[in-house]
Amino acid sequence: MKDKKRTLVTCALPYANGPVHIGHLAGVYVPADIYVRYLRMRGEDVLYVCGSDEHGVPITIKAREQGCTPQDIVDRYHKLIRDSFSGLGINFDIYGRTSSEVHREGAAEFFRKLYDEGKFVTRESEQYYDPEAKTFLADRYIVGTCPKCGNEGAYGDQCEKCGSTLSPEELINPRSKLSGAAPIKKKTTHWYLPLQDYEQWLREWILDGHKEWRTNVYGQVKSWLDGGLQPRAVTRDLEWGVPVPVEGAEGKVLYVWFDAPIGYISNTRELLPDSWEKWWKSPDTRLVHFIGKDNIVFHCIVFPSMLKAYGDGYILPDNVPANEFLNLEGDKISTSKGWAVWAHEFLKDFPGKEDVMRYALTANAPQTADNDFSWKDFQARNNSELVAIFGNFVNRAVVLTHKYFGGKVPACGELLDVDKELLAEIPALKESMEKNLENFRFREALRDAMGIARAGNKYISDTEPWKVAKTDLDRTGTILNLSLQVCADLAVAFEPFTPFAAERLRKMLGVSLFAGSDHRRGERVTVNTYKDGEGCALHTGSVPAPGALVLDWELLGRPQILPAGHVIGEPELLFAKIEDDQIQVQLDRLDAIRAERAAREKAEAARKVAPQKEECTFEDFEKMDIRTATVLEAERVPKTDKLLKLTIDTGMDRRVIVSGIAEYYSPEDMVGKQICILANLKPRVIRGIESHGMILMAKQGDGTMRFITPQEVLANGSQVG
Ligand code: B3M
Ligand code: ZN
Repeated sequence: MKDKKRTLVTCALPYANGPVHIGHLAGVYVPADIYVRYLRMRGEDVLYVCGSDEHGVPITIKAREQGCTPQDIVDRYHKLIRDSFSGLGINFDIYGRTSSEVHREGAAEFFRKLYDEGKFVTRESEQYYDPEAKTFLADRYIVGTCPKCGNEGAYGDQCEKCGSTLSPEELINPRSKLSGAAPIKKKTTHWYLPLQDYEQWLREWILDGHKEWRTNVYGQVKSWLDGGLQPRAVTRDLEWGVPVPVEGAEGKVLYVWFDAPIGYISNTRELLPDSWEKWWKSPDTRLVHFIGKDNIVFHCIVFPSMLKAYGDGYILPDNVPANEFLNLEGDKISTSKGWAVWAHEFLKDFPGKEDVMRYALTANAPQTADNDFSWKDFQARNNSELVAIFGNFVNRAVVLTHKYFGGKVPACGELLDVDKELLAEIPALKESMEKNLENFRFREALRDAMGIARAGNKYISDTEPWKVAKTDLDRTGTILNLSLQVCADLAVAFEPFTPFAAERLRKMLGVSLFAGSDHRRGERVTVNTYKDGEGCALHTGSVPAPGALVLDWELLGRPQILPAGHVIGEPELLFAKIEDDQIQVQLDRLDAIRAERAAREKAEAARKVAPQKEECTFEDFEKMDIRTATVLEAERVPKTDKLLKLTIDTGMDRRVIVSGIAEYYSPEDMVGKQICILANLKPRVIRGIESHGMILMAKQGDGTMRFITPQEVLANGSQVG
């Protein structure tokens, strides 16, 4: 950790066209926040940058759908997302936006320099154009059928059903999202970054130089490089975005994936206009990008190539710890299907449970493979881990200290084996935590932190200070002294994972925590769970009062962090139980979505039409004697699920037909109904019953069948033809 002077942590800039959900949180923002809080406790100089990604076609499409401007959309979601993060204790030094002046200028300047230096190539190509709306159709403005999976709603850049990356040309039966019209091809010129020129350099830098990167990241990079890189368009024919700052580029903007990563730089500039360069251009800075797996190529190949092309001392990422995806209750999270847990709704539904969500998402972090979030697991993590172990232990230690020692840390006497064992466990867990955190294994680090709580809880259960107090108050003092030391360890160890609880715990213990430096004032400060509505929650806080007990990472696991005689605060509940009914509300909501989806899918399937059969002649048809008939009696054929035995009046005779309709009709449904039958079908014996004819049924696309009945009751035996 000590090899570089400072660390710049960026989190993928969320698109400001919808709220963030638990998938985003688990994949990017919670792990980044854990990492940043940890580094800060260690006294590292950290800058933590994020912001909204406010360009791109989905934003303009949403604006059109809602009859407002793209700016209205991004204003709304920028605030919502920023407040969701802050509500969960994720406080960036700056949460900027790519519609800001600083960014527009910065991104345009970036393009301009590459343009002036001849780092782009231009290409004329034919692109889809909507003749009715009179506009080019970039990316998501084109929809059509996915060539890989047949999904009819695939976009021009991606199929959300099978996840394939597509180009508009690949879509079968393309349509304009704007007018529904079939698009025509029209010539247009765009600028491209010739990525193939950077291939060799990327190979050396990543494949040779960063074998320590996560295998999912390294593997994806390798397969892109092995597949051969192509020039990549960095401009689009659109109105919303950063205008291309060169002559002859009217109606063109920078491609969103060109301008968005520059947003990291712009946001840093906005926050630190005078000193931003030391964060971006100094070899003493370690740059870490937290992203989801769908962003790997942009952060490992495209953006680094852009920075390399620009030169001027820009640094490259030291690591890109991308996560896999989080599923919800066994199904892929999907914004369009409403299958998600939204951060802002969670905050409303579960006030005070921010830490629980952080904890559950970390415990199930999709680090090496996709993982699943379930509400039952969320409840269990809270009730049987946070409440029953961590909270229970702290509560016993603090309450008993008040009961027997008036709220002062008792003196530590001679240590027994059980005490020494406890004390030995903590430095080992701390060391493991460090290794895990520094290698982005947050799930494992959380397990270590919980290990400390488990050790404490076991210790206090085994030593039973409440019993010992009846006979030996000194020994009770020693037990509680050590228990309180473990509480102080927990107040440090859990700071990255459950910062709100860690702060409550520090209050209970009468201590504060060193939490890094204020970048503008250059002071060491202690408070770090601030909330700043404006999103520019600069890492600021109060300078500790003289004589205050300030914890930091180094103190974790050291003996006697809390000196005997130190006055602790009042006990407070660290975590509260989550009841079944609260969880049931969430499960019911998801069930309703599932049921609605199933009904919709069923209706869609029913509408599917089977292809027409081979031609037949009139003579073929004439052979069939179709008649009306009435069902007189109906009963199930014993020991079958599907068969009914029907006795019918055909006008010609009374006969029996065995029909496979029991799946769709009960015997009572059938009696008295007029139906149509194929009367001259050769009799067959079915389950020992001779069946004389066949009932005409209509079969829908989903396989369900209904019998055919004349519109009004006719004489039985009428000929159909
Ligand atoms: N806006 C894409 C995403 O949320 C995105 C990231 C930009 S990071 C520069 O998947
Ligand atoms: Zn597909």
